[in-house]
Amino acid sequence: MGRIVVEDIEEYSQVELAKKYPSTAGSQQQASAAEVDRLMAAIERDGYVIIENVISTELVAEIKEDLIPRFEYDSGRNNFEGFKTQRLYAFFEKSLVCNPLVDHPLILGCLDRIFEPNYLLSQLQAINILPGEAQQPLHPDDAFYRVQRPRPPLGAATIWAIDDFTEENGATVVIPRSHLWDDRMPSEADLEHLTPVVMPAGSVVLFLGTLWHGGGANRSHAARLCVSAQYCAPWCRTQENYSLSLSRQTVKQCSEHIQRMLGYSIHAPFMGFVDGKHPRRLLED
Ligand SMILES: O=C(O)CCC(=O)C(=O)O
Repeated sequence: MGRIVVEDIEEYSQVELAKKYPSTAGSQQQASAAEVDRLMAAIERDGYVIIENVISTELVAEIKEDLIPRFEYDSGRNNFEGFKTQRLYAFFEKSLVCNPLVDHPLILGCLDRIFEPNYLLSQLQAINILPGEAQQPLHPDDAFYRVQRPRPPLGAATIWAIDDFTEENGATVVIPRSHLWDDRMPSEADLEHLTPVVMPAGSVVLFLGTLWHGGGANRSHAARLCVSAQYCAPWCRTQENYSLSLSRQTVKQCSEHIQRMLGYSIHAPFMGFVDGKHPRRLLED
């Protein structure tokens, strides 16, 4: 009689069964391990880390020039999107200019430590906070995964400053160390610790999905543009449904790291298969 239980539950849940398509997780250009150690120490302590001047001023200018004409609306649909905030979704179908941010080796180096292999891109959006915008309601990004806190993060986010982020123009605000909280809401005393993420254009803040934060109020006379990529654990549902919003033609133009994060990968042993096979087969000509 054949075996009627799996031999080893750990092995069953951790070993990918794919043969033709070995996992590409962690195969990006490697960031310095010492630098990733330093960033992770800050993230574990505070829930976030600011990394200054990561991308060139040329790329910053290229992104800004590409994105600004693409915004269709001057207002979001609620106070969370922001009544004076412009947002761009389904990003890759519109522009690939931000791809070097999405799979930046320093960011993936940290995400490789935060999540299991083959974590996913949950969403990518551009956010342009216009003058007069109020502060966004504070929230932890992964609150919609209703698993009791305190717990490890199920999501993580980057916010790339395309304009300088200042206290006046709507720099993201965070409550340091709130990633360690249980399911409680911020108190008045916590709000006194609200910290603006002030950073020059070309910098990025990386934070855990459990950290309380929000877009800042824009009290300046100019808009504040950022690009925000959110990632999630490989078994979580992504916010944007990339299988539906992106054509295969578009996905083929992305790096294999972005393809993996768009769902052309599996979570061991076989989550994410297509017709019983590895989803990367769909990108074959
Ligand atoms: O624009 C920002 O600074 C943060 C936006 C944000 O947290 C969100 O929209 O979820």
